[in-house]
Amino acid sequence: MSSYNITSLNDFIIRKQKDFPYAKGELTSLLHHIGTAAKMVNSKVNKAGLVEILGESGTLNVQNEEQQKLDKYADEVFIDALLASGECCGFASEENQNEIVFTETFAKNSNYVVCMDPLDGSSNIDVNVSVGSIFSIFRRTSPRGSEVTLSDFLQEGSRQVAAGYVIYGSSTMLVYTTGRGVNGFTLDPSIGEFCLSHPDITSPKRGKQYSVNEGNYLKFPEGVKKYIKYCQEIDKSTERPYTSRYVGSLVSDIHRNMLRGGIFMYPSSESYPQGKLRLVYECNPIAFIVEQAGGMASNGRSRILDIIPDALHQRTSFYAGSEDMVARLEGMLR
Ligand code: P6P
Repeated sequence: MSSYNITSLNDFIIRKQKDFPYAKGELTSLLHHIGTAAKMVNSKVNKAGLVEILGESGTLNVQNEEQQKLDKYADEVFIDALLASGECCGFASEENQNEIVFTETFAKNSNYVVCMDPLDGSSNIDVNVSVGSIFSIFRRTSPRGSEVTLSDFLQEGSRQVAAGYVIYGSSTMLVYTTGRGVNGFTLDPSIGEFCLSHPDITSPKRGKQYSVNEGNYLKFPEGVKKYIKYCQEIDKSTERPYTSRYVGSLVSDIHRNMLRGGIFMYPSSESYPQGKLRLVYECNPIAFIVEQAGGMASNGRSRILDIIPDALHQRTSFYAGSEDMVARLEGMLR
């Protein structure tokens, strides 16, 4: 087999561009620049323990959470890359209270907005646990040539044109969808390229692992408690008890479950009456990817992608993963 049998992210994006009859390379450019920014963030995340970029930046983000220096760095890198792509007219992320308007003329004449959690789970960095970047891409609803408005970012998730995540783990992977399946690329540091490693990711209809922070068990809705007990019952015919696996980094838990089958749960509770995870830049992109891989993503009552956001940083309870497992949980919550 020739050594040159790799398909780089850029090769793949360009090859797939023909899937879009009217594509003029706009989405291609966006995804390419997101890939470049991900390599830059990866370089800093991998060295976090070595340079004085670790730890807290002394400022607070919109959630009044200690902003890790890497959060801010990642936010700035993605903003710069998206502006440089020439195809993005605005940006919203966990790190900024309001949407960021790109006022350059070339940006105002572009068609796409991007919502991101630039570095999810960053509090894990100090203890060397995987972290991730999550992105969601919409076509703007405001007229080209004008400045973006908040409504461009508050579209229901089913209107996303692309979504993806980067997982900075034992290897660095970029996983994305444009609505035609899910494909995963692993960064080969020796050539600095994301190479196609997981074509057409399909999630098993059921799995044998469940992911939830069981420390909050007593605060969970009754249906979730019932489902967790179901997972723990001994029943060889349904391969139970299931295994509990919880990293506490959304992208890691979702990625593992998507490949092997499983369910991720972050219920609402007294601590988080609306749930902890953010709809616009965490749950919507993950839901798009999970569904495209054949799974399900719900707030316990309805499809995540059908929710019409009314605020940029609104939270939601979040259940995502293998279809049969999420459906069973929904039944117990009803
Ligand atoms: P808990 C990380 O802080 C994060 O936002 C997600 O990545 C993760 O799934 C969740 O919070 C973990 O929350 O309350 O279990 O520590």
